[in-house]
Amino acid sequence: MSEMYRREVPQYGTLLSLVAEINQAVLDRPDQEGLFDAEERQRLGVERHGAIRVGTAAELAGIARIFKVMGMHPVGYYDLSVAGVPVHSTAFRPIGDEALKINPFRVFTSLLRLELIPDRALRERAEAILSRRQIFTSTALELLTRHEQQGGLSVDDAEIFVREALETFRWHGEATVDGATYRELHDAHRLIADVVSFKGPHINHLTPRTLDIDAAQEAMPRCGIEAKASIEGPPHRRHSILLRQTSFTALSEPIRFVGDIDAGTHTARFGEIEQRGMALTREGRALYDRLLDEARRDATPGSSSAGRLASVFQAFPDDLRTLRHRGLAFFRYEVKDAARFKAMAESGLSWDLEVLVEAGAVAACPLIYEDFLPVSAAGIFRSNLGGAEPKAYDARGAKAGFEAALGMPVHDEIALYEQARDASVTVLKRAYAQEQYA
Ligand code: OOG
Ligand code: NI
Repeated sequence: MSEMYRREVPQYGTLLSLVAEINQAVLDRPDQEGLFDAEERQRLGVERHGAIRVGTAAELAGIARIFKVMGMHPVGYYDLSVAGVPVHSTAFRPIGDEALKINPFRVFTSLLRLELIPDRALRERAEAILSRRQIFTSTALELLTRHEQQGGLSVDDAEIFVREALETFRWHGEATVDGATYRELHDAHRLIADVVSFKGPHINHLTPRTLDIDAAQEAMPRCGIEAKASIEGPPHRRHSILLRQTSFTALSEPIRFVGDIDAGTHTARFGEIEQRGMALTREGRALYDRLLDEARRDATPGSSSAGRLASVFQAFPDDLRTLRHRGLAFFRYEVKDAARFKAMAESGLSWDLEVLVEAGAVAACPLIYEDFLPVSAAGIFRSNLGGAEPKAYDARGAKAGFEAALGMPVHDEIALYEQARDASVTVLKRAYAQEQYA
């Protein structure tokens, strides 16, 4: 998919080189501590996320089956209607520690909420157009069924499956509608035209992970890439939390309409960079949401939003010890000094994780946030749909409806971090009881 996207959107290749260069410079800094162990470094180069938008419940359910073969499961529910984008979303990603290590790729997947189009005739037309398309190849569907029936695929079939599944995400320069229909859909919401007018859910961006998004944001214009005005998410910190993102504006691409001689243009595909920090607990996330809200509420024209964000976020502790002691961020626990760990276990001292950490026998390593942020996602959508601040839809999140369309519940992302933390503690505790080191 990465190779395909690089061919389709050459600027993506430029972005990848830029990010690789910045990451190397960061890794070469003498003060690199904590967050990036050898494993994290190793997966940096492969780590990216992508995004697609589907039109119907059946398409979403099909996508869920395809990704399941790839070991990717729906995690989290994101309601973007409150931000004026008529979709709700989940992210397909690996869920276990081991799977995440092998490949942390995820796909942010949005389902269009046609019920939010007020114009009933247009809504019905969009539904009719969508009902006629098949976004999967027949071979992909055949192999999908084989996988589900046999519980796996042969190496040869797996190769064919990957090749066929890729077709679903390809860009098509030919719209499936005429120019007039495209414009009507576009006028209802640009996103609706993007989802409804084409043969399938083209991948609309792929996002490499950078270790220094401020440097990347600054370097983008120098490489001829037009960056979005500000970075989404928390401000720059010593210990980054959650997710910071920036993007370059969507390409204007030529398209041909059904039956029309005149060609048109469509803007949908863009580039994005992200910097990932620590996963936050429910308490940490509540604090993040409250501070973000405060920064947005206090927005006064003229004061730079970055400065405001930074000052409001002073209330968010920025040292690992406080983050851990106040239960704001997630950590995984590992033996740091095996001899000391063993000596403490043998001394008959009863199990106390805090004592082991303080004694330097056990290390607390921050868990990386593997998910997305709804406010940031809305900002990314907006900057790439162009135009003014859209009005919010008068809609509520519809998680149950989304899960019904998906054909399964979404995983709770916080619960996954809790499991990862607890599993690491369980391993240590067992080793301690057996007076061994893990
Ligand atoms: C998805 C936008 C959200 C992110 O990284 O938050 C997103 C889209 O434009 O389809 O990709
Ligand atoms: Ni993205």
